[in-house]
Amino acid sequence: MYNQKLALLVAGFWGISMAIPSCKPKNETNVISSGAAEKTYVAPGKYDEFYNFVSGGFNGQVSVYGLPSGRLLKIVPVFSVFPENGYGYSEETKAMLNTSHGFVPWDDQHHLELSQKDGSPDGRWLFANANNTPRVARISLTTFKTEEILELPNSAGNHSSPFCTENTEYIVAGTRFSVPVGDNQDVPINSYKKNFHGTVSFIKVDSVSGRLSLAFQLLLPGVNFDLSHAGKGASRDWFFFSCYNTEQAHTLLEVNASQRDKDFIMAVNWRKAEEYVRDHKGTASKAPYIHNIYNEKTQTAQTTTENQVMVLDPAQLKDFVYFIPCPKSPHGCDVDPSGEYIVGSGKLAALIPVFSFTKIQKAIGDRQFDGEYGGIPVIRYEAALYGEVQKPGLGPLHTEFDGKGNAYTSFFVSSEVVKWNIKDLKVIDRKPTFYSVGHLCIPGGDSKHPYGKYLIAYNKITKDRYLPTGPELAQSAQLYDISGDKMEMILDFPTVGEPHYAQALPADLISKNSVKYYKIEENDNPYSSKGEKQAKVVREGNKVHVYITAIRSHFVPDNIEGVRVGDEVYFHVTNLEQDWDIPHGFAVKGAANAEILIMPGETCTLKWTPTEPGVFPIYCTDFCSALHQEMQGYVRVSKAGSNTPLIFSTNLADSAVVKN
Ligand code: RUQ
Ligand code: CUA
Repeated sequence: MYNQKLALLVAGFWGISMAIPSCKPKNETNVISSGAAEKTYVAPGKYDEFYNFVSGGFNGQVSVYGLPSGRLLKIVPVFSVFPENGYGYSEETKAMLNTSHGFVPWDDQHHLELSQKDGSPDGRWLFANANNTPRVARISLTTFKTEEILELPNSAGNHSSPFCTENTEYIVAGTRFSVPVGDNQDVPINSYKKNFHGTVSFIKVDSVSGRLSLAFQLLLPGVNFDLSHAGKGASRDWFFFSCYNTEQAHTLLEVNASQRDKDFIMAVNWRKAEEYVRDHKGTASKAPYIHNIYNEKTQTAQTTTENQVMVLDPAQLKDFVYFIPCPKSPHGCDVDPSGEYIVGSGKLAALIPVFSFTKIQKAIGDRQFDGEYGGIPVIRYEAALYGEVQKPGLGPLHTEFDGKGNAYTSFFVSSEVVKWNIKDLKVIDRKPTFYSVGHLCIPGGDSKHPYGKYLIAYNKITKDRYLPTGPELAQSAQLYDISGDKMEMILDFPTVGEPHYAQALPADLISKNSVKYYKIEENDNPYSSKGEKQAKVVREGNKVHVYITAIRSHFVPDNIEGVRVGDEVYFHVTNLEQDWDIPHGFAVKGAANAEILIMPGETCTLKWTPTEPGVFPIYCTDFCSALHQEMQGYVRVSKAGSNTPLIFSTNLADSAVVKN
């Protein structure tokens, strides 16, 4: 069944008969060597060598693994609500998921990029894209919390994102779906060629705070921008984007966007674009977009609305955007560690073109163009080409680098990873993946200084690799040792959601900076209680604010009366612990909400709207001490309009009565 599916795919891709042999990798039982277990074994109590940050795809989150063990360490919620810790449910974090469309509790998270200094990951931030409702996020690697989410106007399907420049000056975002841009967007779909545009956005990253701001956008022909990577070294001022659907089809793209022999890699000189912006050569485009920032001090996210973006039109402002023909609907767009070689992976191509930055510059200087596309010069293919990797495999997608002169490309259709030499373009080794690999990751593998050692393949189809779990099977990652000439598969591990791109870096770049707890005296949440004496219950009309503290193993207060049906109750829970790894949780029976999980020194707020009279338990959800099961209390709810007095206490001695 699986073989048939692949053969069909291959036949479709290549327009050839079904007689093509199956592409299921052979000798699958023999690919693991006897020493594999030792290479991935991390003894109990020992740490992994690398952090591996893996995109969650349609689960909207980022997961963190240790390598080489493949142990799952954490899931960091980014674009989707996360009931496990209350992200997107607590009053403090709801605003993180605001967009110009309102509250959007889910997204499709594809690509990650670590912030860089001098072209190497510096361990400060991790950037993430959202594919569905176009956004980018910044995650702090000291707290592993999402600190900022910026929406992108004039965009749809933000896929070629969030890749960054050599010193994290910018991260980028490009439209996968071209859309109508401008005042009137209510246009017939078949007016695509006339009304639809692509854009790519350059988002400035503040070098100290990491704060994001939308610096400028390029207004581009209506094609599908797919992936991107920044130049490095000599090419550091340039950014490269792959695009497909230069046919500008708006229906049955499977066929209609596969007509042309070549689509494009777009080269953008972002330094030059900066100059145009400085010289006021852009036009201000009105478009609302939302910016959400989590304030560490108040521990609260805030939303602001922006209204305008600076747009540059490369058809008017010449000499900073060029198209380079690239065979067959390119997907991956990867730049080698030297910055000289740009690899385009045509999903339907039988070869991999490698472009030379030096030749591209010369071609631009000599004006070796093949006309224009949408007013943008198209460089002659041969003038930009360094060479082609011949017969590498079927369906190339993505390429990573080991820093030793080798490239590794994933092949979706032939289900393999292929190692080839960047200089002579000769294939050195190929190994099967199980099955249908998408992205690859080598620690530092898209930076100037890859760490090499391991390669991880993130596969689309698991099929028979694990115990069955009903119709939906786990997604899968596979770890290869690439320290020798030949790749060696040493581990399979299941992943969360559907992994796409991933990043990895040496653990000590992050672990030494990890925050252990928040200092209670620095807690500026307006609803915090910095000690049990500050705990209280306050009624404001139909809003009841419960300032409640948690410390092993009780809440203050833990008996509350005087709440009425029709009230909105806000439990502002402050965790008074000042020690590492002592969160407390909080939940109330019947709340149409999640739990909240409060870190030491932090305050989180859970909103509850009781719908009937009664006595409702509250309790700590995190097994925090031997007497965790004792960490509980009650809230009495009376009927609407009742005059049950508002009182609260713990162990009565601390009781107080507060007037309504
Ligand atoms: S895309 S394979 Cu976003 Cu290649 Cu995932
Ligand atoms: Cu606090 Cu369990």
